[in-house]
Amino acid sequence: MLGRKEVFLGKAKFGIFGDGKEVAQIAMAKVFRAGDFRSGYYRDQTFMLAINELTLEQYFAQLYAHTDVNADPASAGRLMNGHFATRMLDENGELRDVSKLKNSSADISPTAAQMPRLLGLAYASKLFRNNAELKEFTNLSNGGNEIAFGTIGNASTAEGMFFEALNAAGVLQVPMLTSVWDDNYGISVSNEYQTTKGNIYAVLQGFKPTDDEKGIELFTVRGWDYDALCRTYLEAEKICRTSHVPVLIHVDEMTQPLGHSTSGSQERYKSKERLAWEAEFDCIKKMREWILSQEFATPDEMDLIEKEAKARAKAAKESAWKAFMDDIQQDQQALLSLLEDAVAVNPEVGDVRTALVRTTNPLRMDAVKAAKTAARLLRHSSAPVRKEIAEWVKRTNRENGERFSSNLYSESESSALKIAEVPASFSEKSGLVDGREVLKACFDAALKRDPRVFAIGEDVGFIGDVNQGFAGLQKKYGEMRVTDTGIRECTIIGQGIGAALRGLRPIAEIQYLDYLIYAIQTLSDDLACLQYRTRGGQKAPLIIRTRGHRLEGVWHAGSPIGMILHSLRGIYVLVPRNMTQAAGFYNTMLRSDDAALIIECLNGYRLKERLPDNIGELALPLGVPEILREGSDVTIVTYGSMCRIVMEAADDLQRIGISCEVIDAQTLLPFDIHHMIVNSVKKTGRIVFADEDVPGGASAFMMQKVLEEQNAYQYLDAKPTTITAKEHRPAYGSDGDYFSKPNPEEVFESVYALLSEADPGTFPALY
Ligand SMILES: Cc1ncc(C[n+]2csc(CCOP(=O)(O)OP(=O)(O)O)c2C)c(N)n1
Ligand SMILES: [Mg+2]
Repeated sequence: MLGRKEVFLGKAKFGIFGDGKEVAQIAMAKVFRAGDFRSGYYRDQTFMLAINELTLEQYFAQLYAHTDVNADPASAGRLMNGHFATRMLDENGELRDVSKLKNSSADISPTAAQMPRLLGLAYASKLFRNNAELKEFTNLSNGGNEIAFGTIGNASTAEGMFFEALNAAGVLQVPMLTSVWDDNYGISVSNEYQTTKGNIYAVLQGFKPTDDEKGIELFTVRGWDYDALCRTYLEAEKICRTSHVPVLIHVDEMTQPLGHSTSGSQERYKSKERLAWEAEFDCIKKMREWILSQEFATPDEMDLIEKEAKARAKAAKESAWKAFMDDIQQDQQALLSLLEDAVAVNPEVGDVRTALVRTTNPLRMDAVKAAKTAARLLRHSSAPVRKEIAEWVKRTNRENGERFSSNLYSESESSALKIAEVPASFSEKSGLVDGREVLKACFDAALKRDPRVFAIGEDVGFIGDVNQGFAGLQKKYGEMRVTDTGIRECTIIGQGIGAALRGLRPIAEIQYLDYLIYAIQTLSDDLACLQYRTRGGQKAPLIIRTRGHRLEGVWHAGSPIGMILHSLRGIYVLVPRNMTQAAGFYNTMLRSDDAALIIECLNGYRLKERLPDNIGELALPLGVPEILREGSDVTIVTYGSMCRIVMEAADDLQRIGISCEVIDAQTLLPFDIHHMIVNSVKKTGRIVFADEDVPGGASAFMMQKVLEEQNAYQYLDAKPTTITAKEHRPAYGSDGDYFSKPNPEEVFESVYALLSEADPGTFPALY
């Protein structure tokens, strides 16, 4: 109620609260132990308070969006209120002793999106329990005895990923204890519209184990019955922790006395009868009745407890608000005094200052706006105060950049950008092998080197993936290290995220790049923003392995790189042209604590490559393109499978006297961090970007990087050009491929046209 008021007073933007769901959370907190993990949603304030991983002050600090990480340890003001997270990393970005902490992974808003990660948190326990080599990592796990606790709203169980995660947990038999908080509604829509039979417990019956079949243990209990809740959680915990069996508790008859959030009123959609029932069955009211009936306290004692609790909450709210405002005030006071000095230079600054002084609860942006307005008014002045205001703007810009935009990627010593290069070394004994053999040698070395490394994916285990990169490695390292999964891309990624959060080093495979779309939501909403949304409080150094660009036909030849680049900032995107480069990137990423997507060339597994002698050590730096061919007339930037097409065209162009400089970008996020490409453009004066994405996709991304960020526009003698696939999916068959994707003739003609424009005498129009 207090929080809601803050929103209506304009002190906070939006509020969503856990009222009506308190009592079950207390029961859950009683069985949650050090080393356990939570993956839940925005109703869990009582639980977080009960396990002592949230204070009332922190709760309000997040409501106000206090950017001090000490005030809001979950997110430093980045997440909406009710989005909980514990700090699993220390100030250097290293994982703390999580086996001794009560851990909550960082909440996100999309309904049910906590489920894939929950599966992974539980799966890690299975690995810690079953892989003897992991026993030494006592900071990560206590022999795999940890439970992953999930919470989810009733309506959110209608999402596909809820069922996908549950099914996977049943298959994998992992210690995942999911609680469904059922208040009969999802905002305004009741269970009749959400769930078959209007009841998730009824729907899930088929998951129940039988005498000879494993499954998911199911419980149902009423959300206002404290005694029954405690008994249920004790029993559920015991089964889950000791037998490693997934368990689901359907907590029914919950209420939502404040309505869904601050942006709507429940009277619009709940009947009078329902509202009366909710008032009657409010779990706190019921718990009080139970305490009194058991004579654990007298009514007077209960009144006193309630009064004290309210007073405590109010005091916490006030101190959190004061801390929030004080923090902001420091900058504002400095600015106000500068503005005062500036009035003598331009009296109009006085109005700006007065407006700022009169702003109720001024935020950082109010001061910045005032300073910028003043800077404009003072633009002709040579008074020192003008410079001082400019300095104030620059300093606060920098600090606000840090406050609101830091930690998208790892900033620790293990950042992928800091991993030193180890070039591939070759000798006479380095044989020529199929590309897949290069990868296999790399994965073999990785699995041997580090017991925390494991690989999962469709067909990855027994046959060693559809292209045999892991062939024979399950046999060598066991089923726990190289593992088949069901066809469930979204939770393959979630399984990786959860395990990576717990300090393991998963390689999660998506069989074909086209099917990454199933996991894009989880990658984008969960993994890509993990470090950002916790301001460096959590990390999940997951490697996503996939293959794409070009093979045959729709859904096996996709290269939707623009989609990836635009949805996955926070994950490095590496696009090696062959398997040796890919191996270099795997090794780099396995040493780093960043997440990365590595896209292998689907048509490269059977091409011959020399196997480096140091396959286990070689490491490629990120953001460093490679010049595949030097030239003087035109720069062609490309990556992945297109490297070979472009090189073929460059050979043809050379034959008629056009010299191409071909550059393999190698990584798209990050892209050419040392601005190597602009140097090439200085030399050639012409640039072409070639890839297999749609027009305006990743080629446009590269163009922006080079022309705008690297300022290459000023060296151009011809219009910048892109060569891309068509807008549609690639058609089937060799002709389908030829006419859908860029081919050597197209590259030849695009480059020829640029030269023809400059020198039609030497290069007359072809047609
Ligand atoms: C993918 C997605 N769709 C829609 C929303 C908007 N939304 C937020 S909460 C909510 C209802 C969730 O209901 P339920 O799961 O029963 O949880 P409750 O809020 O009732 O505890 C909706 C539709 C969202 N956050 N994410
Ligand atoms: Mg609900």
